Amino acid sequence: MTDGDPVDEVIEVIAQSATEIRRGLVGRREDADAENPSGETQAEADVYADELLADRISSIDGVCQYGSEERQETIDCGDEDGLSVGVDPLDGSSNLKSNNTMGTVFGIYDEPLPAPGTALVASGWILYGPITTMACARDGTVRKYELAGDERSLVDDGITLPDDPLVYGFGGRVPDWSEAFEAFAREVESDDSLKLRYGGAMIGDVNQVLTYGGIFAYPALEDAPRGKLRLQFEGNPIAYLVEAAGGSSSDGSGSILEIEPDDLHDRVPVHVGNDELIDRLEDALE
Ligand code: AHM
Ligand code: MG
Repeated sequence: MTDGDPVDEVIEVIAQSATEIRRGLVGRREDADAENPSGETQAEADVYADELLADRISSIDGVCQYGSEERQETIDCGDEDGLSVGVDPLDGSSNLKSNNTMGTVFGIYDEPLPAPGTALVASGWILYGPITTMACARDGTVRKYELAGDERSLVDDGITLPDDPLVYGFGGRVPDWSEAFEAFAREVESDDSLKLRYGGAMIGDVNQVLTYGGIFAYPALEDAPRGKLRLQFEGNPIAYLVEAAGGSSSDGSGSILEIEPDDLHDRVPVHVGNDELIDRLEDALE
């Protein structure tokens, strides 16, 4: 039950759509003949997930804008005082080919997009793993659900990052990292309490950090100083959730949530995880 609260309704609609998105992956693993606004080739499943979510979310009373990594412009769909919803419909879709983990990411903002992360009122992600789960942050509380058909079952309430971090995963090619980031990565690798976990889908990798503690990064690269991931659809939603779980986020110098966006498809260097590791990262990049 959502009691007419549009934030709850958006979360419920995304939860219900997730099992359909998952079913829709079958037969949609090939590339579509199109690129997204970031210049990446879209898979058929990227387009399918975006259209399904656009249709559902833009019909919710109280939502005025739908924006997505997969479309150039936002859809305006209600009176301008409503919520704006930004999504990455299928995160990690390059994993379609090898049939590995993917996700759906969402941020619910109370300002028009592009908006800073301080305008988020809730965020979360779906993880298409061996089972489908949803992690969701609202009012400073992080909850995890299992999804099956139309059923959403709460399995964990008040989630916080474990105190003793266990995993790390860093994206991008090592030769493209800055010297400062590489030095930090080498230090992390040499810590025998930490082990590498990298699956090529941000949501899979960040969900491991939420579960075991640690750090995920897709840093600035030599030829891409703002990294790869998108602020509205990836950086802000995961930063909001990780911070709500007692961790930290950083673009290299401060919280991702404090960044003022210029464009809907702005990119951002992403580092999220336990405070202590993000502090060390910021010291290393200073
Ligand atoms: P996508 O949303 O188009 O799938 O791109 C984002 C993904 C992240 O999930 C992941 O961390 C990163 O791209 C992996 O990039 P790469 O293939 O360059 O390692
Ligand atoms: Mg993505």
